[in-house]
Amino acid sequence: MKLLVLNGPNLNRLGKREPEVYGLETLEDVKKRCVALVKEFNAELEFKQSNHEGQLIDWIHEAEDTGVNGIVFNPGAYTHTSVALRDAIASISVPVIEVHISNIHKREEFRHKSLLAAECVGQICGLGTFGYELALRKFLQK
Ligand code: CA2
Repeated sequence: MKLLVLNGPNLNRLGKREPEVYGLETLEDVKKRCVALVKEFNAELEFKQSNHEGQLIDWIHEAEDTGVNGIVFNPGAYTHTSVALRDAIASISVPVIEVHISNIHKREEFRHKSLLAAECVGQICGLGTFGYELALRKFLQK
């Protein structure tokens, strides 16, 4: 089992500002917990972050071509704007779970809408960084 966690723009700043919204953990902390979880299941994990839409699209295509079994995707603010990322998800057969650390529905109106969710297996939001582990567990379960 080969899994991929993708993180979009500004998530490299996690733990550095706005702890009341996103918590105190850094993305490196989240990565460590995800790696430990996936290891328990003897599965493989790649954990990536990019601030660039095109890079995220390339990684999504690559996942299909390299036999990835599932993608956990926090698309950051591209969630609310990117038709190109929606099309990229639609263009692969690898299942994608959308994850948000914050509850996007409790926040500004412009964050309520996800352009990507309809192309994903499901969406987890508002459970903090635990959402990443929950999404991975969904793929890891038999
Ligand atoms: O709640 C989430 O996980 C989000 O995907 C995070 C995005 C936001 O644009 C989405 O609406 C919801 C923001 C990424 C992180 O931005 C930071 C801002 C300040 C300090 C640290 C990170």
